[in-house]
Amino acid sequence: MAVTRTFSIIKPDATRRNLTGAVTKMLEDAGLRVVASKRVRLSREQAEGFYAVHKERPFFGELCDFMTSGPVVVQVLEGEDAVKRNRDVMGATNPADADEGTIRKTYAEGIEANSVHGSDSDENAKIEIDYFFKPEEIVG
Ligand code: RTP
Ligand code: MG
Repeated sequence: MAVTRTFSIIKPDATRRNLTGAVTKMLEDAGLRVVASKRVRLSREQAEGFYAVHKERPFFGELCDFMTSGPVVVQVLEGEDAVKRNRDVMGATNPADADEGTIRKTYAEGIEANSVHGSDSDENAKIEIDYFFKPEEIVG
């Protein structure tokens, strides 16, 4: 299996509860390596741009409110089959549907405040990484 990269966000509900380390530990324990990381406060424009694919969804406005409500930690993760590996450890979008041992089952507050984002394809991973990081900020 090839070593690839994915993009992760530790969301405001998790940073507010001081869970940056706990979430990162679960990512690392799943075989992912943090090769770039920074704590940022998303602007409205950044949040709307990042979630542009969801612009027509009824929850878009609320989602952007939530994602700008506090600091987030954006990360690039590296590992074998990183996108799938990360999605597996994140668990289902709604924590009520997430498997035991996943980040969302363990920490998420609800379907929106669900503690983490992870890219859903290699193609989107590249777009999302480029949205937040310059190549020299990523150290593999
Ligand atoms: P993500 O993009 O954050 O990794 O999550 P995902 O693929 O599991 O879920 P997606 O369908 O892409 O939705 C993006 C984020 O929008 C919020 N959401 N709220 N109120 C709702 O019904 C609802 N549905 C989704 C969640 O924060 C979700 O992660
Ligand atoms: Mg998604």
